Amino acid sequence: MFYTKICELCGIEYPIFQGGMAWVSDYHLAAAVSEAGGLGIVAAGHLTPDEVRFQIRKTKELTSKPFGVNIMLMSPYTDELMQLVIEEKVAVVTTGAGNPGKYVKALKDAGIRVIPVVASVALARRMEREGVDAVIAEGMESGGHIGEITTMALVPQVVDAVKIPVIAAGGIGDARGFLAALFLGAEGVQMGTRFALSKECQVHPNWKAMYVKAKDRDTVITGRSTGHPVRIIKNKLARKFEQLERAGASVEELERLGSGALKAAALDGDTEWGSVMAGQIVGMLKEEKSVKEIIDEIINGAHALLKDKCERFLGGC
Ligand code: TUI
Repeated sequence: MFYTKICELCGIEYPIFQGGMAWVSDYHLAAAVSEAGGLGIVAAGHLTPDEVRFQIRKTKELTSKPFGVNIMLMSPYTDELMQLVIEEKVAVVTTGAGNPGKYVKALKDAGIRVIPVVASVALARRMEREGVDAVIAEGMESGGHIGEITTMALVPQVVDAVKIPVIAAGGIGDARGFLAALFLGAEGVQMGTRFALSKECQVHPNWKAMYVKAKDRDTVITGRSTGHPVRIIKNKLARKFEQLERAGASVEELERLGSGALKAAALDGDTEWGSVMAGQIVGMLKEEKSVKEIIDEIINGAHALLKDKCERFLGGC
């Protein structure tokens, strides 16, 4: 069911990627998603190459299915990490927060599927010219570092602009969002926030409790003035950030406040002064579920929804 070009490209059963979230997407989560038929993705985030090698090896112990590694291009270890994923023969590499152009050839030569996250049509086009296999078009509903355009507006524009498959990300958390993305022309979806509130995700319980409590308007964008807009759940850090930004604080001062805050929230459970990144769909998450439950509900739910729409609007399928 819902076998698309992305399934064929990545050797997976369902066209569902798990977002590679720094300090959140470790080998437990990635292996569980791959085992359930999606594409699990280990986030390299701010980890050292040795730490990422450990994560990759652990994932391989838990699953023989394909999985990916996300390389966040603001990492100081990017060059070494690219070498590492080639050595480890990882199936898929996704990238975020930058242009991976100079690494595409080496990755492709090693047989790796290269799938960058883009937040604009221009970057999607450039990536296609560089020879990537697909792109993830990520709307500003996402958590963490984001672009300016919503998923609803970005995905069809990227689909029209490139021939390679497009994966939709941002604002997708259930069967409705999954199906909507396919109707926008996407060949698959990537979800971060939904998988962060899964049993297999090792993020601190305080983080998960904040997700369960959050309502639709509880995320805010911080860091617009630094050139790195980041969506997080409103807390003391967010308010302080807002105050400093309004007062015209320097980029250095703001980055000092933000540095280490994601790790503090995800690992130590500091949900007051930590950076609890979350997408806007966090308001519709009610409970922690297993990864398999999340994926099965999306696939079965989408099937039922499609059948219902066919009956209502077409008099049957
Ligand atoms: O990368 C993400 N989301 C992230 S990375 C991250 S780690 C971090 N920690 C602390 C502060 C800031 C970040 C947390 N969340 N998503 C993928 C993504 N990539 N979203 C947007 C982009 C993007 C934006 C501009 C990609 C390329 C781009 O332009 C590159 C260019 O050169 O044109």
